[in-house]
Amino acid sequence: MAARPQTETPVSDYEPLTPDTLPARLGGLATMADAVGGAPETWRVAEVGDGNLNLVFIVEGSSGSVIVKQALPYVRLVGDSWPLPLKRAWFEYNALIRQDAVDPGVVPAVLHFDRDQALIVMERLHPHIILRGQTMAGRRVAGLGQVMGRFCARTAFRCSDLAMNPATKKADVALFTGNVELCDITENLVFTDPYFDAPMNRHTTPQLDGVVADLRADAALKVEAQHLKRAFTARAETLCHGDLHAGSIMVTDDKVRVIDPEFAFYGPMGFDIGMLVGNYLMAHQAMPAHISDAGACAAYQDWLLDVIRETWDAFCEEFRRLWSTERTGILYPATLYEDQGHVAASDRARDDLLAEIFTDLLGFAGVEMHRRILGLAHVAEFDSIEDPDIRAPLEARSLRLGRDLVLSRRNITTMDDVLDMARARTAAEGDEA
Ligand code: SR1
Ligand code: MG
Repeated sequence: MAARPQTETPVSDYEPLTPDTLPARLGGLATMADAVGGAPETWRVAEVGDGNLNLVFIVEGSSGSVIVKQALPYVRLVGDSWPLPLKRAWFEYNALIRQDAVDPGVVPAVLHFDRDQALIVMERLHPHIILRGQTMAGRRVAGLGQVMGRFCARTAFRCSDLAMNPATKKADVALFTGNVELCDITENLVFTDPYFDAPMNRHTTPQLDGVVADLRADAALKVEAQHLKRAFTARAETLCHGDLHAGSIMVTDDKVRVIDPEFAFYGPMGFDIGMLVGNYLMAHQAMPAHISDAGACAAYQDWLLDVIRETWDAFCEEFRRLWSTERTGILYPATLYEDQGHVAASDRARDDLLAEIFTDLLGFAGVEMHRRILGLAHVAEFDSIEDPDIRAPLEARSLRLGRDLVLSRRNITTMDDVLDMARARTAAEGDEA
C-alpha cells in the first residue's frame, strides 16, 4: 500500500463540535436560527454519525431541524492513527452544489458552509432513513430505481464534456483533483487491498479462507482489478459521487435522496452506478439471513433485482434523452452528425458509449463486492449476521459473483444476464465457502 498522505497543516481555530458546544458556536448563524427556531440554549442536539469518517449532528428547535456535518482530522472508523484532511468537507460542499444543479432536489440543500471548521449545515431529511436500514428490514421503496438511475445519468452526462463548457469542466477537474486523500482510500481499499493480504483487511475466518485464497491466486482477476483502477485514476470523464452505496441514500417508502459525496472526483461514467449495483447485489445475496420466510425472502430478492434493472433502464432512458436535447459540449457534436443528416451515426456513438458504461459498471460492481467482504470497510448486510457459518456461504456467493462480473464483463451485454447470474448464485448448492 502507498504511504499514507499526511493531513494538511491544521487550521488553527478548527475545533470539533460537541452537542454541548454546538448551540453557542453556531447559534449566531442566521441560517441556523431561521431553520431551527427558538433560542440556541433550547436546541436539542444529538450526534448521530454512524459512518466511517465524520461527526453528524441533528439540531432541533422550536420550528425545525437541520443536520450539521463536520469532518474530523482523522478516519473515525480507525482513529487518530490515520489522519485525514479536513478539506474533504470542501469537496463535499462543491459536489452537493453541482449535484443539486444537475438534478435538483435529490441531494440535501446546503444552508451554510464553513471551510475552516470543515462543516456543512444542511437540510435534514426527515423522516428518511438510510436505505440499508430499509432493505435489511425487507421494506420496499417506490421509485428507487427511477430516481437513482436518473441521478446517475444526469450527473454523468451534465458534468461531462458531453454537456459542459470545456473551460468550466477543466476547472472542475482541477478542483476535484485535490481530493487526493479520499481517492487514495478508494484506490487502495477498493482496487488493491482485497487482492492481497493487506494489513487492514479482515474476512470471516476460517470459513472464507479457501475462497479468499482462490481469489488472491487469480492472476486474471488481479489484472482486471488494476485495469479498473487505471480507469478510476485516469479517466476524468465526469463528476462522480465517489461512494454511492446504500449508506449514501436516504429513503422513505416512496422518496429517495442522495447524501455524502465527500469522495467526489472526476472519473468514469460507470463508476457510481457500478458501485450502487454492487451494493444491491450484495443485499440480494445476504437477504436469506434477514428474511426467514423463504417465500417472502425470494419475493424481496426479486424486488432488489427489479431495482437494479429499473436503475439501468432509467439511466439509459435519461442518458438518451440528454443526448438528444443537451449535447452542448465538445464531444460528439451535432455539427458532425445530426447537422450532416447522420442521425444513425449519432445514435450509434451514443449506444457505443452506453455499452462502454455498462461494461465498466459491471467491473466496478464486482470489485466493490470484493472489498466489502475482504477489506477494511464492510457492509452491515453481511456483518450483522452473527453466525459465521451462516454468513460465510452468503459472502462466498457474493465473492464469486463479483469475480464473474469482473472477468466476464466484456461478454455480458444485458442487465437481465446479470440478474440471471445473481439468481444462479443464490440457487447454487454445494458451491459454498
Ligand atoms: C477509511 S474509509 C472506509 C470507507 O468508508 C467510506 O464510506 C468509503 O466507502 C470508504 O472506502
Ligand atoms: Mg459516506
